[in-house]
Amino acid sequence: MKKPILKGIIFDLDGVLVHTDEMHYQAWKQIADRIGAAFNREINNRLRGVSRMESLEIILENAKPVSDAEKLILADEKNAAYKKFLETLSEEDVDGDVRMVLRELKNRGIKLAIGSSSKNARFILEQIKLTDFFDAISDGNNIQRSKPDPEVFLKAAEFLMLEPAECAVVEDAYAGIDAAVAGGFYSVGIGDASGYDRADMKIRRIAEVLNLVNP
Ligand code: B16
Ligand code: MG
Repeated sequence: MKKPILKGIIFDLDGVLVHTDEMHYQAWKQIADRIGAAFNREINNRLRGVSRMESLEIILENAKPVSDAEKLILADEKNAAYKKFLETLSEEDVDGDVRMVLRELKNRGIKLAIGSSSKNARFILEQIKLTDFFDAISDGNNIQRSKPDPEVFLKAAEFLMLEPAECAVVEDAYAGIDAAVAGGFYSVGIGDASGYDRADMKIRRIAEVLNLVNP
């Protein structure tokens, strides 16, 4: 897609603004080890942007079958372990330049939203003290379908009262780029997704987001 004149930018959270992805990995690893499921960072990459229950299904591909009731218990256990890690998060865990970029975008009149699959997104934003930068938060609590479905970003645009074509989505997950493309957004890949062909723009550093809008 050709770069549009942007009025809003929707940021994914985990893997873009803060590296809770390592905490997800460590929490899932505890569960996987306990149930004897093979799990490594390559499999973990498939969990990026994917909901908690869908992540569990991916992990269970390498384990003995478990009942639906046990799946709920495993997902709760993982979330409890993950939340313990989240308790340790602070402002210092935010990626370099994030605050500068968000402040500068606001100065340039751009509306900002979060588009995250996580049900813990608001807690994370409070921990890292970024909540006040955002005009809207769309997360795992207000969607039925997770990425690669565009719902989380479509809701974010709706909350900002903007059209998808007026917004860019910044994502680290292949599933997130697929969701952005499906929703008609300008897609920006960073981190893992900086090597993904479907991203309209690929960046190495968050500061490059500023190239999307005029000073
Ligand atoms: P929770 P994002 C996603 O966050 C993570 O990338 C993904 O690994 C996780 O399973 C998902 O949130 C759900 O998280 O268990 O906290 O609800 O990248 O969309 O910000
Ligand atoms: Mg992410």
